[in-house]
Amino acid sequence: MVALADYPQIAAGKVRQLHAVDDEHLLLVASDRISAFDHVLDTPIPDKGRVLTAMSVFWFELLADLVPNHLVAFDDVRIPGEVRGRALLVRRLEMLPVECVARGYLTGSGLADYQRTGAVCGVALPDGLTEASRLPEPIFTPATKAEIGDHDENISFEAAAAQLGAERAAQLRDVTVRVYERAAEHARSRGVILADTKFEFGLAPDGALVLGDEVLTPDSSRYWPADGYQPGKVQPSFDKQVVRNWLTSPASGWDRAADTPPPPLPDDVIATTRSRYIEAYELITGRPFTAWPRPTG
Ligand code: Q0Z
Repeated sequence: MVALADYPQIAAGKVRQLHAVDDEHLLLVASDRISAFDHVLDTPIPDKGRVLTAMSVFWFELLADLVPNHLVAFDDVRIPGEVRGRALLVRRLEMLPVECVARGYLTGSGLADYQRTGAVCGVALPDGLTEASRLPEPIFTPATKAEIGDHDENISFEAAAAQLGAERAAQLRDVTVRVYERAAEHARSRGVILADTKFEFGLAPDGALVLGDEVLTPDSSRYWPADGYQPGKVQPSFDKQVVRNWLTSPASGWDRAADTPPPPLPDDVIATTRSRYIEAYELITGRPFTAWPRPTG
């Protein structure tokens, strides 16, 4: 039997970890932790790691004809029982140092840049756009990877090209937008708006461009219910809205502006949020969420 402790941890994000399996393979482990308002909460959301992992697997399969991906196995003897279902065995890549963001709608840092400059990452946009506006066409808005706890910084296409070379940057832009279009079209057919998403790409030993990391999960993407979509307003998050509403309500007693950690979530907020993740998974994939495979211990 393998144990997670057999695999040295080589990186940790806010809510996931990366372990080395061998020279060619890594284990990408999703925890049940959730972040909100730039804090990682102490309260786990049961099954969140499994739901996000299964969602990545679904998207890798749907997108495989557009771009190869790093997924090797989801259910494999090399995956320790304690993380089975919430871990992916992946090919080790040479990761490219640019976050590849595609946006079909204007919100977050994209909206902030637009309101300051009329453009996002140097892409000029028409006048009159507002919070959550649909863009005339999806755009590539690269960003540089930040340290944990910091925010990625939007950069121009030219700045990405200076880091990667013009040809590679153009390839990333084209693949990122094509993959977003395919995913957004699928999500929309299921009643969900994929507002934006972030991809990470790497190079295989043979030089092939490979889609890596987690893909199109609620942690790497903004999903909005299509029902009730209303540009001009901040859209509710498909997955995290109940958590945000409770944390900012008087019931939580938490002051977001003060630099204190958020309080533990009450049981009903945990249960509703778990259901939202499962609902999102089942809606988008059309597959029932079974908690299989479960850790065997
Ligand atoms: C992914 C990350 C973290 C989870 C490196 N196939 C790959 N080959 C080489 N490196 C990576 C991958 Cl996916 C890789 N990340 C991001 C960091 C936990 C994912 F701490 N970093």
